[in-house]
Amino acid sequence: MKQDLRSYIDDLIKNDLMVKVKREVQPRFEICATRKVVEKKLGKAVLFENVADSKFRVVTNLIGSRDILAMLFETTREDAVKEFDKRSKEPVLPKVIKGSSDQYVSKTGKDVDLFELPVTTDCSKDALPYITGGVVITRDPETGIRNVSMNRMGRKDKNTLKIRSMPPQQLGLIQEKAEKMGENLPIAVAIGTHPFIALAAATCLPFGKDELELAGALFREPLELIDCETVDLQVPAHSEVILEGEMLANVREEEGPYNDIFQFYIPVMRNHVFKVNCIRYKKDAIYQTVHSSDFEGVFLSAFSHEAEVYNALKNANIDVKAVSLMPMLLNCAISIEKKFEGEPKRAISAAFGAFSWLKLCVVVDPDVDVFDIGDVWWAMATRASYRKGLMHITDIQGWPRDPFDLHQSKLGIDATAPLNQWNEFERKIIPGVSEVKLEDYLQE
Ligand SMILES: Cc1cc2nc3c(=O)[nH]c(=O)nc-3n(C[C@H](O)[C@H](O)[C@H](O)COP(=O)(O)O)c2cc1C
Ligand SMILES: [Mn+2]
Repeated sequence: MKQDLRSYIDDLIKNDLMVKVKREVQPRFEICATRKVVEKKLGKAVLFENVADSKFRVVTNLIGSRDILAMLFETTREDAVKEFDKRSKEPVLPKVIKGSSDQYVSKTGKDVDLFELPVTTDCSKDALPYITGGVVITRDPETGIRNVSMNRMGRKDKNTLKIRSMPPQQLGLIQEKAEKMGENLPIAVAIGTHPFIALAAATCLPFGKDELELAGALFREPLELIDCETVDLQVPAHSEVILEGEMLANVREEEGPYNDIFQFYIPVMRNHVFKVNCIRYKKDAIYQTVHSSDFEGVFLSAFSHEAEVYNALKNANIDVKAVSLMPMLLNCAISIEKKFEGEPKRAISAAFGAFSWLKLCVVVDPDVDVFDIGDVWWAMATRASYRKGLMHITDIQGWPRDPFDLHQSKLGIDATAPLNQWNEFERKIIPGVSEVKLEDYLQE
């Protein structure tokens, strides 16, 4: 399978899952605003071909909808999580290949200029333009084991980024080790990669597991890497832009505010500083950006947890059809083929056990589309009993960053119809809806 961003973009175009924007757009707000409307109205990826003050194109929404995921995993929207789960059980070691050096423009030292990149500013109070579509690669200085994560990076000046990486996030743990040894931590950032790489980077693996083996698992073949030029690290071959440098020991600077995954502004915090000593990019590079709180940004974090929930239900011998943690990560909708009354509550318990951050879990019948919140809402209104079907758990572990004690409780809702009453609860069907092609009907 092709491992580069460009082949993936070709696939998106072939499957009518990408739009191109040819008019000039501003990286400050306009790219994000346009991206949002494309996501909402079309559910497609976007390639901005003409970005003000930049020679690079910008791509975003690379995994901006369930239809795109179905294409990526060559399956249905419902089964993408099963495919992720199946593939991720067989890690594949990456392999280093010889990259052709003429593929990249390379600049080091004083020539590094991060203002060459069309880094976007997304929200009104964001303190800086933020790099968000990069995977951060480093090695544990004690064990030499690689770690890969996604981290926001605010552009401060030509060669300085403010980077957020606090323990227990593993980049933070590794940086702490380097700092105790009195050393800066070498890191590399790959921007503009195939989405399997970002999906692997955003997955929380146990400390000491290399996320690039998960990327290989998703590709079902070794991920190809190339050597960095100035640090002893490797990055995915075919990356569009590569940054190399160091996280400085014993240096912290105020960073933020920045729009976060829950659509709030993360307050100003003292965070790390990343000095960029080398930048490499393809001559006609495609710069990737991810907006934190829309489908792509949330989904990158949600997908592996959907797989955990799916697994927990399967292990409990529940006939699970589909799972969604979107659009909020803390909420979950699950469709099951119910075998007995009380099984939906078992499903809710299993889901809460699998992923502690979950706060609300709704179980529906298979004729309800868990990817359509309107449909889930319909089941909650028409099939749920709030006398029999509720599970309210108080004082239980939830989302950890919770100063107002909002997230340490959970609600489960059984919104499945009573068994053996299908005549009463069968949904009406309009034959032919899925076959209607509007363009056949709306011609003059
Ligand atoms: C777009 C995006 C941006 C992220 N930014 C940050 C960040 O700035 N700081 C952070 O701690 N985690 C961030 N995350 C979450 C981490 O990437 C994620 O928890 C990852 O699993 C951490 O890797 P680790 O398990 O090796 O620590 C981000 C995730 C995404 C998808
Ligand atoms: Mn890790």
